[in-house]
Amino acid sequence: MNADIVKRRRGTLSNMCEERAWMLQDQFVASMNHVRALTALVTTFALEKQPSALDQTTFAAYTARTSFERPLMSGVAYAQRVLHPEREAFEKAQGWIIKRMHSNDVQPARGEYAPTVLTQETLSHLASLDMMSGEEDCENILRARASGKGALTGPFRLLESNHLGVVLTFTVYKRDLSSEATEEERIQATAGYVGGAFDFESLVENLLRQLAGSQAIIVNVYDITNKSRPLVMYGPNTTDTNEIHVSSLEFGDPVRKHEMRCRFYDPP
Ligand code: WA2
Repeated sequence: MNADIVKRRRGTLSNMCEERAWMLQDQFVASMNHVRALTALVTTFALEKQPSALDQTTFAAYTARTSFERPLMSGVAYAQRVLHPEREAFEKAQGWIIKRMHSNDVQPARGEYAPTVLTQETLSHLASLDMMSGEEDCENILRARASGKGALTGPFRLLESNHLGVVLTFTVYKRDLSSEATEEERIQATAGYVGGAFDFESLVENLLRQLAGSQAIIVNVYDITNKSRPLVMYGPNTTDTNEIHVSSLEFGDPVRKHEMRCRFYDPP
């Protein structure tokens, strides 16, 4: 190919990739900020009211009406922190028992639990499940509450849909903490966790498909937290050797690194 054409192709690929990375990041961060705002909803209407003014019906209505603010998420939920000595009274008050993820069996005794008590309708399958019984969810909960910041998991297959995605967790604290609060103080003050799932397999697919020229290029999103072992979050596993353009992505959890890689699709 002549050098001019190669250069122009490269420029087109770069523009298309940067546009996609920018759109994805923008919608991702907007969704994340809205989940952060939901922690204030729980604090104000569940924790600071006696009795709570936030029941399942109210939470379901509010999260459905605001779902347009979280375009890349399949839903949100609130899981309450329950210590083992409180378990029996908690289960009696709720009228159900704490169950394990995956098996749906009774959760055996643990030091503490994170049963889902409020869900957006789309995540109703999480109700009464101990989110600490899932490896990715549990790690995310521990990291979110020690830091006071939003935490993201690596990519994994989500419950029920089995779509590839990542989970976001924010902690709800019983009292306002200063930015200098220690990890121990944060853990002590933890009331529960607001979070949900970014469904990359279907919602990111929807977003990218709408853009002009989407048939011409192949887009991948990787979790590159471990540089020597990039994890596919989105897009096909291919082995072609076409030139790649890499666009950086900033999803708002400093512990996780992501990037987008784009290349032209050559029909076979
Ligand atoms: N949300 C949706 N699908 C999932 C999932 C999840 N976690 N875990 C596995 N599949 C309520 O951290 C608290 C959401 C977890 C928040």
